[in-house]
Amino acid sequence: MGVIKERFKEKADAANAEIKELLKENGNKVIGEVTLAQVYQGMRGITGLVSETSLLDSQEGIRFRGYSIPELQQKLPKAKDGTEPLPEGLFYLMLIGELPDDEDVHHLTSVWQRRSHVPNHVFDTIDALPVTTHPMTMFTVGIMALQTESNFAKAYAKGLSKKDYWGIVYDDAMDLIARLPRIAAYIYRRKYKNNEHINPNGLLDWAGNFAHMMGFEDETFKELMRLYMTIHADHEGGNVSAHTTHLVGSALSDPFLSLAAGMNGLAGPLHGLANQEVIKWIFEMREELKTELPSKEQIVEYVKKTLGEGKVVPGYGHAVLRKTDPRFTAQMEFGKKHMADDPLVQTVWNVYEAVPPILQSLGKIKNPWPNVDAHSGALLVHYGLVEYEFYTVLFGVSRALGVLASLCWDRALGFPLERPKSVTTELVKKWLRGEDNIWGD
Ligand code: CMX
Repeated sequence: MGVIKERFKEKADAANAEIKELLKENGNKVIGEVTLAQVYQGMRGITGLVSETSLLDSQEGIRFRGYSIPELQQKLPKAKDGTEPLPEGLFYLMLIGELPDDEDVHHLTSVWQRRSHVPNHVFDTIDALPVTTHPMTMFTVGIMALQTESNFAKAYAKGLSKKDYWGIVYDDAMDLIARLPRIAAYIYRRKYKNNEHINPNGLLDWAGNFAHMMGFEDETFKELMRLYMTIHADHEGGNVSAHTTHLVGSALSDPFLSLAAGMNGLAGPLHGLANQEVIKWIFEMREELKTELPSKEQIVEYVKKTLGEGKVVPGYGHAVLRKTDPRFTAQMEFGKKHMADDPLVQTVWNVYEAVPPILQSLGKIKNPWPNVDAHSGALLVHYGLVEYEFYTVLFGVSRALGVLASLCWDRALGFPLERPKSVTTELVKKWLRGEDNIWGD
């Protein structure tokens, strides 16, 4: 057994014993009340999941195993001569619950390099799709094609004891993470770079190699990819991509099937696809106003027009956060350090000044502040990654780190099939008339 797998097993065994004890003493404690409105409104605010890898605070933003993004930027190992955290380190932290040292991170880099072979039929399957297919569709189809390699599916078909699920899910998760950058880079080069592909560089870290395979050799772009892959990785358990991966995994669908399902959720415009929508919206604004750098007054008018057409302002608002997303701030700092004069990046900052007061004035929007997607595209465009339909694939490669670390924990903790209760409005009306006792009061 590999050293990281062994450490994970130790941590999971200890957590299992602790949770068993915790539930023995406290399993019947009531943790909150649920209103009828919450049931109809996307279950917002209902605590119904355990996800060990990260926790979202509405005011403070995300913490990964207790560490904020600025803390991670300080404490996680870096590439040689780099200043941004290596995503390998974040994965280790999410999985093991402790900060890694340089050796742990190098070990993960080499394990992922070793496991990164993608069989040809995956590329052939992607090639069978029209080149006009959206990159997120190609990505999930690629993951599905790779499902032929699932150790879990094969072992389960032969007969697998419950106590061994965790180890095989762990192996599948590691294989998947190792291979996703190759699949994503293949999609990028096929769709946008004349089908001319670039071989992996075995000397590079996971995110640096991903940048290389997409065709970006600028060292600062590689740093951006390390930061990008770190900050997009996880956002606790209830968001659509994390929750879907967890839910599908609870049916013992293997990690390939579970991740593909989660990625289909990420492809929605209210979730991960918002990163492409933001840059599309800014490009359209620039075109309509015939300027590279619209004034704040022009932006205000354009935002009002967007809202007047019944559309959302992409990149703004959040189901949980009630403050500027620290992932937005981390990207803004990267922009200030490396490209402060870029008019597109400046436009993102001007939009940041213009939008919140307008959204606030509408009175119904709970969070008028920018989320992670409001900034990411402008940084990518700066380096020439202008094909915005591809952006959600980048988000997906990163998000796999969090949702797959969580899936390992789900199986290690023996979480059962997820099956919440649903009701009909007919039944709700009966309950309101006192004719039914659905909630047992
Ligand atoms: N622009 C316009 N209207 C918005 C808005 C925005 N950016 N954000 C919220 N609203 C509207 C909602 O559509 C809703 O309107 P109705 O009552 O008419 O249906 C109302 O304000 C209340 O919504 P909310 O409770 O504040 O927000 P939700 O939790 O329902 O939705 C989110 C959260 C992210 C879907 C929403 O803010 C949104 O659509 N934002 C734009 C898309 C986006 O940036 N998504 C990315 C999120 C981060 C990620 O997952 O990647």
